[in-house]
Amino acid sequence: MNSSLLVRACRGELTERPPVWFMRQAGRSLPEYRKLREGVPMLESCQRPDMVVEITMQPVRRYGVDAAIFFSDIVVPLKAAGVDVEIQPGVGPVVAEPIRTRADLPRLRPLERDDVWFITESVGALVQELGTTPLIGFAGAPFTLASYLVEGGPSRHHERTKALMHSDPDLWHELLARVARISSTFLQVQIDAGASAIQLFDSWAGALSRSDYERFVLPHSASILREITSVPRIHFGVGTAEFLPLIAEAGADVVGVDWRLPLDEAARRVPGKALQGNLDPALVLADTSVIDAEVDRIIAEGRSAPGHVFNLGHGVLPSTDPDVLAHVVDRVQAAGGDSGA
Ligand code: 1CP
Repeated sequence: MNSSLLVRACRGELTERPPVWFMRQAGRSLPEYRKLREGVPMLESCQRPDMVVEITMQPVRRYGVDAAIFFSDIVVPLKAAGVDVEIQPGVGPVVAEPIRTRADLPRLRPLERDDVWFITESVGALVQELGTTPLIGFAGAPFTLASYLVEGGPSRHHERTKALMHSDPDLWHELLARVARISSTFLQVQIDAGASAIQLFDSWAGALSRSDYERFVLPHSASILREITSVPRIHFGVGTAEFLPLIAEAGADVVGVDWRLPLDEAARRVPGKALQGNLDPALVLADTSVIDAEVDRIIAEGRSAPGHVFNLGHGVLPSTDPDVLAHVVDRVQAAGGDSGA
């Protein structure tokens, strides 16, 4: 598996073309996903290995992407560690009792491997089923997860979270250290069960100032990434162009870039790092000629980095036409004159 196109690009090796996969390729825009999920709550589906395997495989079959992303959610390990969290349709993760004071902290106990037996089972079955296609495991980064825990749900401004980090830095660092341990265990379980690479999602890190990121977040994300030595690590955030070198400093092999910064400029900001991205997820709704020009531009600019993993700049939007994603995959895979991994 070490010779897969994905792993080689993540390691910064010269590849004949970039590997391609999409964040949020499983679920959302796929009719076969919506059909399977009918009547099954989101977090329940994540705990059923048969459903996890099927949903993870759906985009692999449909698009022939060069990697599968494990179907789960960043809050699954929190729930497994006893947090009362559910994913409400059309809303996202909702935490019944947010963590806002020191007295709330003990409710966030460590994650034990046995808590996530269904992850071990699902990843093991998937690795068998996937054959030569690599599986990407993932976890939420401490800041993004802490935002859900402190706010109690999705948040536009992350105001309680930012207030907490500044008002009680000690509590904040203890909270992030606990969350980091949970995500770390969650990743280790996936790696031990056969994941070929991992991605740390810090989707909302771009809401922070550079100095807040450096002081309040970077050490905790770095503590997770440091412990992973056996598989390539991808570190992703949205709106992080202003402090991309700090994202790189956290220690991943691959830095995720949203659509705001061209990859040649990103490569100058984080020399020596492989890059992942950066097609604007909204642009797959544009005309084919627009999409083709964007795909070609991104592939060309990605050559400035030691390695490039083609992806969207953030997750697949629910309104995306799956046939258009299939076209994007074909175009990227044709770029190297072959379609094999
Ligand atoms: O009923 C449904 O279909 C719920 C929609 C859904 C899905 C399909 C949610 C709720 N989570 C997921 C799966 C999921 N979540 C995956 C699966 C694999 C894949 O990528 O195909 C992954 C990797 C995630 C990770 C995730 N969950 C992130 C980080 C990635 C990103 O897009 O930024 C975040 C922020 C979440 C929280 C979350 N879970 C679900 C929603 C709608 C949200 C975001 C809510 C918000 O805006 O705060």
